[in-house]
Amino acid sequence: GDTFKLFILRHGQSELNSENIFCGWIDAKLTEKGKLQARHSAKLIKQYCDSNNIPLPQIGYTSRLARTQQTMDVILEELRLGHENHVITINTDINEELHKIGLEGQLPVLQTWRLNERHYGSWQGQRKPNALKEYGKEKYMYIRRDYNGKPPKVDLNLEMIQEENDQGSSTGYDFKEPNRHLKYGLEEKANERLPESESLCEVVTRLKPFLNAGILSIAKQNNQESCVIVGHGSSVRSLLKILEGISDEEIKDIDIPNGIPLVIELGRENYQFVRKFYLDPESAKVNAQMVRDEGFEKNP
Ligand code: DG2
Repeated sequence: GDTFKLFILRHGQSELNSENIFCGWIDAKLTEKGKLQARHSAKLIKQYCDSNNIPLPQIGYTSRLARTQQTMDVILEELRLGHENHVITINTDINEELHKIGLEGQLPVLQTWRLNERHYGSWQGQRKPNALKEYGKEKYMYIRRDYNGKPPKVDLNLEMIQEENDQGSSTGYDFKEPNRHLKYGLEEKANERLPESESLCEVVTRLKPFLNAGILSIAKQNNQESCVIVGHGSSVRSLLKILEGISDEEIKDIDIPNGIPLVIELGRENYQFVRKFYLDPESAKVNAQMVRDEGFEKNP
């Protein structure tokens, strides 16, 4: 085709989404509903590729958080692009990892903290209706959606962590000493400064280098037709903002539904924005409005 296509989606519903709790960098798992949403999104991608006679995506990207990785696992299973041994964690140097890509019939998946959700600071682990009550509607929406809105810094000695039984299933979440030095040790060794709270603007800043030197440069070098990216509310909004050139003002009004692929087409010549659309626009609209209303009365 004459465009490069990015299939971009937010992960399926997470255990904390379903509890109406701010999640950020807390490593919540998918709910059963979230897994169904992931499966549905894979079907939509397959249908679209089949009916437009284009190959399935050639590469996948996720964040370092389990909810995007679980969503990608379901997608690969549904598309029959099994990924065992093809998951590569990108810590610092993308080029160093690139030689591992290009395995026939498999879809390599690159995981990066740069696609993580916005760090939600001290709001992480708090119920949305409580934050609304404490801050009031205006401040609550400013912090959630203004381009420069930012929650207070988190106490790094106390983060919400999922508890598991011996079988590895979730038994709930509790505030404990964070494990992030275990999880992000490599990034820290490479002198990446990991956040204690972020605005959307800061997410854009940390994501841009990966979009350009990673996703788009890999697409060009390998003459790819398409890729699939599973991100979060804020990382998907950041991708949209950069790729489509949405203004700081307009990005405030955009909300991202769980598990509905958005297609962004870029021209093959210069990789400039051509158009975007949801694969299931009706559900995307309804679901996005529900995301916006989280914390408010009808959505307690
Ligand atoms: C949600 C976004 O992110 O919350 O961090 O709780 O995409 O990881 O589920 P995600 C969170 P809002 O900004 O929409 O309130």
